[in-house]
Amino acid sequence: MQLGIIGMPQVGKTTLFELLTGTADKGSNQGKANTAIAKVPDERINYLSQIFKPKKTTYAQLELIDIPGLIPGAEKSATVFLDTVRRADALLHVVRLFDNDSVPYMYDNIDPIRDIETVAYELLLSDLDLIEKRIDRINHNKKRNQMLKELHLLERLKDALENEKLISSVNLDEEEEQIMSTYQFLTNKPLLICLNLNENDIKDGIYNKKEDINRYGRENQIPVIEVAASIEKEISELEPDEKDMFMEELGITETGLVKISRTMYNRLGLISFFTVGEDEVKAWTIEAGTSARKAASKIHSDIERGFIRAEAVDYQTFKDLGSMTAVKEKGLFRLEGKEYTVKDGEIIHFRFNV
Ligand SMILES: Nc1nc2c(ncn2[C@@H]2O[C@H](COP(=O)(O)OP(=O)(O)O)[C@@H](O)[C@H]2O)c(=O)[nH]1
Ligand SMILES: [Mg+2]
Repeated sequence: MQLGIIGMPQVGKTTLFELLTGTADKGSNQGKANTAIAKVPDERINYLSQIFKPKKTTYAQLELIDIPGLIPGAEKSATVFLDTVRRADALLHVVRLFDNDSVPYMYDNIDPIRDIETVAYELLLSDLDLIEKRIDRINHNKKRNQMLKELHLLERLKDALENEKLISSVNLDEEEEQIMSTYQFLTNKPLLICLNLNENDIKDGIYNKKEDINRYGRENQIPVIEVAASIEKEISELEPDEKDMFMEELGITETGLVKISRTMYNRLGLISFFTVGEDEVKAWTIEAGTSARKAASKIHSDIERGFIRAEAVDYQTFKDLGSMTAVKEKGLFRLEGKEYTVKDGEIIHFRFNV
């Protein structure tokens, strides 16, 4: 799963990228994209690891791409930007709210709505361009009459874009969803807005155009997250006890990484299940609604192929009882078949045959 960090230059993208991935300063990434892995924080994995004391503890992973800033109208910058955006599964738009004279900006003032719309507009133009070419090609195709459904869909999407609506906000029927899966529209990618605030604005929650931003988020179904990237990055480099003290003082109740990963899992409909044992405690990421057999295939295709049963217990039940022995004694390690829908937080053991 790749999350692309996008935004204007000098908004804190690289600062946030380094904070989330724990990578050191690699200097400027002018003109090229950097990638690194973030571990998805999960209290449940911390707890399970304490109980099983495994040789290895593995958190879910999120690959982050630090995409060079967008300079509107600059052809070359837009090409690198759009090509990298195309690779990402989801996008995190970092928006500058911090106001600091020592950090130059391309505009004279801080205006989050202007920035949100500028970036959205660039993605939108790219989609519009693709759609117009495709419509033109279909209209010149001898089999045009067999492609009417697609043509109508594209016309509808074009209409939306021309009214500055993102493709993600267009309602589609099943057949249309099917057609859409053959395209990779940029404004159809799940988008999160990440406001990079002044360090003192995190606590009181008061900042420029907050109402407007929230309305924009609601109307376009885009989640909005607040962080203070540079101060949080400074804090992350401190000793653990100092860390907690400063976080509390600043009113940061959750780290940026916790907020961003949770919001992204929700937005993308992702859940986690766990496998446990002496060797490894591990979190696996799947889409909500995934069957036990499909979940097994995440681990190994042999387990999927030789699937017999899944043994499952939900996290809370396990925690209440405190051990696998207690769970089994109470008969709460349920046996489930291959069509069983895996739930968030289940501890699963797959029985299989090779
Ligand atoms: N005051 C303040 N400065 C920040 C914040 N985030 C980033 N900066 C500074 O803004 C400058 C640009 O940050 P950078 O992360 O490189 O921005 P990018 O161009 O979007 O990747 C750097 O000097 C950062 O230290 C923040 O939350 N508050
Ligand atoms: Mg940068």
